[in-house]
Amino acid sequence: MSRPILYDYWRSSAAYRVRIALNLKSVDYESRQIDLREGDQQSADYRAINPQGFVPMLEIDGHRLTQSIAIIAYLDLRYPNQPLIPACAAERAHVTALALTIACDIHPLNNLRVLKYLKNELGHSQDEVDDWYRHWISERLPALETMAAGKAGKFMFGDAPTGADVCLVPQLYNARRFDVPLNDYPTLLRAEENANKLDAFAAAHPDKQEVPA
Ligand SMILES: N[C@@H](CCC(=O)N[C@@H](CS)C(=O)NCC(=O)O)C(=O)O
Repeated sequence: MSRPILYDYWRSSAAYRVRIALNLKSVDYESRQIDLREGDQQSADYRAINPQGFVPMLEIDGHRLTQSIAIIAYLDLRYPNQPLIPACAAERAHVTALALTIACDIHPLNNLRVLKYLKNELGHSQDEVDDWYRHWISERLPALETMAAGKAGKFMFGDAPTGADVCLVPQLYNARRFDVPLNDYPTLLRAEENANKLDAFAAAHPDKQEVPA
């Protein structure tokens, strides 16, 4: 069986999620960097294999999978070791809601193409764009903290990492890059701290990736 290929970018938080999930599942993979700053995601070659023009994309088992949450769900069924999405219906809905609060309600507003549009097409300054970035993180984290607090343990849900932590850690990495205050979120910070102690999370960190020249 051929080695899975992750179309990746060191600083992409959606790709960071998939790197964590692959590591948690102990899947050996090749990372191919698509340089988002250079616009490689828009190249004809890349769009021919991924019309969305996004990373991540995972080539695995003869499939080309896109959308980080769909990729994580695939990996969870394909590699049942270390489950990331609980089997119980109510727990599954809870963990999925935590993950989607990040992946659907925060992350898309701060995507590179959105930031570029604000700056280049709508003429906002870099300071205004940075405020936008911080705003949409700060606006959602209180709800995420409250949602998680009741059922959290060492991680966002219970005492083992789930898909919620897989989404949380990259989002908090982004928050720190933009100096978003995080002190009001003890549950999230505890989950992040425990996650980052695990090799699977540590090895997926942007600083551990190949950076395109
Ligand atoms: N919903 C997608 C989002 C993927 C996504 O937004 N990827 C970003 C990097 S984090 C990207 O490729 N952006 C390219 C661009 O904005 O041009 C997922 O979860 O995989």
